Amino acid sequence: MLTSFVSPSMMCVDYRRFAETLRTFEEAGVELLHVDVMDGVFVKNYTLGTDFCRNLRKMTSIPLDLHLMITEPEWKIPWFDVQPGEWVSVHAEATGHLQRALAAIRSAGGKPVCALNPATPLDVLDYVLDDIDAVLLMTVNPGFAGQKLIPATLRKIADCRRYLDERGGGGIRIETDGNVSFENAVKMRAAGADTFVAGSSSVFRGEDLRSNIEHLRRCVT
Ligand code: S6P
Ligand code: MG
Repeated sequence: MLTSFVSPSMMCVDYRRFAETLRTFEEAGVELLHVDVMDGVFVKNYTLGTDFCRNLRKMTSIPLDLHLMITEPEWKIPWFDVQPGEWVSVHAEATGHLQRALAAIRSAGGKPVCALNPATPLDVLDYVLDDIDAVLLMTVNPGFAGQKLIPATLRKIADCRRYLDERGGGGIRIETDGNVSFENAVKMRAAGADTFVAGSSSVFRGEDLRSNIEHLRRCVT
């Protein structure tokens, strides 16, 4: 089983404690910072954007985990000034040019990730397995924090792990995003997930971020 990574969701941060929160994440050794980018078209919400990413990189050395919930991402990758080692996920549902988008991330120096909505079948990955380092499985419908887990997505995580392993993709990671509570994280890990987006259900629940991260780590180790 791949080692587990924690990726706190920056749309859930209390801005009054922004710098202090980043310090806590660094001290706790979180592997990634999940940045939700929404364009009001692919999902009915607006969130973080290119300026946010640029400023965040000045404040921390933790690699960004950009989750692009935007249409036609293949043309927009250069806007994000992707840095080496950063993860960038694009939604299969958001483009008719999935391979082009993933290849654009790779050539920008990032780690390409294919994101799938809860109802999207795994076979969209059939011809892009060489182009990805991870699959992001949405465990809620994208657009908002604070939603409830869609139970069928637990089965999808297990199906995805099997699908990847059977095709020589044992090193391709599975990231889960949406209602990753402490309780759900245990189930996600058991199903085969290895990278956990931590939002209002876990790391940002209550005031004590450090102990929440430690609790989440115990759930997924
Ligand atoms: C949702 C977005 C997510 C949320 C995260 C919030 O569209 O992609 O990354 O930020 O799911 O976590 P929670 O625990 O509130 O669901
Ligand atoms: Mg996300």
